[in-house]
Amino acid sequence: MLLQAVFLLLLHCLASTLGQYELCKSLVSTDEGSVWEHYACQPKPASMKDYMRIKVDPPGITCGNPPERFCTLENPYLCSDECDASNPDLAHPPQLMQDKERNGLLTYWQTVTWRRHPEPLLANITMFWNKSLELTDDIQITFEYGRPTIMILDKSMDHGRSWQPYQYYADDCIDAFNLPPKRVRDLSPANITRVICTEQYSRWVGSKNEKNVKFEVRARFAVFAGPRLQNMDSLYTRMESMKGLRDFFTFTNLRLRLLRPALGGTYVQRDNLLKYFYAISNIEVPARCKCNLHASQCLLQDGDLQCQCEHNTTGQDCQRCKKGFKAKSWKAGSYLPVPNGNPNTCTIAGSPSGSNCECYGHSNRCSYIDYLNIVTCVSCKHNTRGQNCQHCRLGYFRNASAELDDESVCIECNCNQMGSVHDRCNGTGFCQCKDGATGAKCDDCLPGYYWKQGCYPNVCDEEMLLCQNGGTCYQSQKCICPPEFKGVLCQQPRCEAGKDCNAASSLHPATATLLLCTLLALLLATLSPH
Ligand SMILES: *[C@@H]1O[C@H](CO)[C@@H](O)[C@H](O)[C@H]1NC(C)=O
Ligand SMILES: *[C@@H]1O[C@H](CO)[C@@H](O)[C@H](O)[C@H]1NC(C)=O
Ligand SMILES: *[C@@H]1O[C@H](CO)[C@@H](O)[C@H](O)[C@H]1NC(C)=O
Ligand SMILES: *[C@@H]1O[C@H](CO)[C@@H](O)[C@H](O)[C@H]1NC(C)=O
Ligand SMILES: *[C@@H]1O[C@H](CO)[C@@H](O)[C@H](O)[C@H]1NC(C)=O
Ligand SMILES: *[C@@H]1O[C@H](CO)[C@@H](O)[C@H](O)[C@H]1NC(C)=O
Ligand SMILES: [Ca+2]
Repeated sequence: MLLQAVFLLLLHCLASTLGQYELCKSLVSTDEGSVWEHYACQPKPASMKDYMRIKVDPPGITCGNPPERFCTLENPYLCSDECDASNPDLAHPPQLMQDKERNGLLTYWQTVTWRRHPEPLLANITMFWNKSLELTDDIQITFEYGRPTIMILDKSMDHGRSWQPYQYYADDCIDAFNLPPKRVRDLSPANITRVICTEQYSRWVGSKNEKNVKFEVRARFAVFAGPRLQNMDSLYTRMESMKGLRDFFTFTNLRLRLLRPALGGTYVQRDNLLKYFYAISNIEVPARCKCNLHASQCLLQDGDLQCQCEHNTTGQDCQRCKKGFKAKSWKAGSYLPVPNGNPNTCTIAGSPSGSNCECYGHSNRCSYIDYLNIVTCVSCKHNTRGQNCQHCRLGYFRNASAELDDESVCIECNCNQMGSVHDRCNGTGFCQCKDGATGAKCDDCLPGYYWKQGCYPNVCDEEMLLCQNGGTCYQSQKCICPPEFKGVLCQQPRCEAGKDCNAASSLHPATATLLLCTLLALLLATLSPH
């Protein structure tokens, strides 16, 4: 009885160390012989630091060029340690954050010291994989000589195009970020994906006592799966049902923004700045490739991680159906129902409905039109139209770099409303322009025209239609004439010969001066005694 219980327990342990969702398919025997059964599947967790590429900013932040001396917070008056980039034994380049340390030899990246205080000592460490990954355990960063007093961990899910904060770290969260200090264990299931500031990893406890800064993944999983992660089914159920939960653990890039180094539990001592710097010996990133539950293997190919897609899917993350397997639109596999999930396999086009109507994945419904005797796709999506959804709707054109079954096969014409005759375009996206307009979208004017909610012929310009008599051309729209001229090109004097004009107002200053001088001369001539 007891033995049996122990055995069952052992089986259970085996199953949980093997992990769920490790098989994409298996051969099962039925009455009609052996058939393949397909399951939702995912690759095993791996140490992603082995595949990580690192960039450190600003460029001169790594110590040793030129060589410099430093000391430690615990030994502040023994500044005899040296960092020298040209000496392999004394160099501290970025790759020492991800190396395999042999024979217990500690290797670490180190920055210059805070010699330019009070200017802040800032450094960014960007880590990228060119692959979507999902965290499976805590990120752990090991700092030699003390953990930073202020730091931010950022993540990107789109290969570095956009970034978001992942967690804030400070010895005083209110002071540094105006955020209340939290711990992951303060979080409830409803706010588990909240971005928090924590003081847990930034306070001074001695640089040897506590070197690690973590981004807690295990503690977050534990909220659903229990403290020893014994109930993973519950976690996987939440992964499927709770909005944003899977995305929270997903990333393609990470960035550490180091904002203030360890201070040794006191204020900055300006007379010894050689003891302030950052030094990281290891960055651990336990994660698995995100394959949308369509692959159990993820291999390095041409330098990048790549899911080995099953279920007739393809793409770096198995995020598409293979060509010819788009009878219905692509779906990620599902963790539910436990234990084996649902593979949401891509199926060969045409097979489910029985008829042979290819809709290139833009529709999953066909209908027979009696009087034409044809089968046609119904409600083509993605701006397609036609019997097989093989054309683009009016106002859209064919994306030359996309397959017919691609969701982005039709691109909006985007014709400029003012410059074009209508909102349709030709096969390469060119719109039909009104007179004077040009450009693929008709949002430009031909030479000799100016843009003002459409193209209009120039009134004036620098070549053919010059403003005359000192007039200046305003945006090709009108001549701004000097006061004594008028007309479209200022070609007409205001005072035409023979007309009576107000002389004073139109008198040129130079002419006025000349007149005044002549009068004075005359006066002098009459007054002078002969
Ligand atoms: C670090 O990255 C942030 C965000 O892109 C940027 O604003 C900052 O200037 C960078 N700092 C350094 C030292 O390069
Ligand atoms: C990223 O990976 C994809 C797919 O493996 C590859 O086509 C692309 O060239 C890679 N990009 C970089 C910058 O390495
Ligand atoms: C999360 O929710 C719990 C209980 O609902 C609350 O006590 C806690 O303060 C919340 N945490 C954050 C960071 O909002
Ligand atoms: C993928 O397509 C091939 C060829 O039609 C088929 O033999 C195989 O069973 C399909 N795989 C899945 C998981 O449906
Ligand atoms: C055209 O198709 C390619 C391949 O799917 C896609 O990457 C690109 O974004 C599409 N272009 C537009 C403008 O939608
Ligand atoms: C679309 O119009 C542009 C400009 O008139 C022309 O160069 C291009 O060849 C046309 N494309 C097609 C497919 O007709
Ligand atoms: Ca190391």
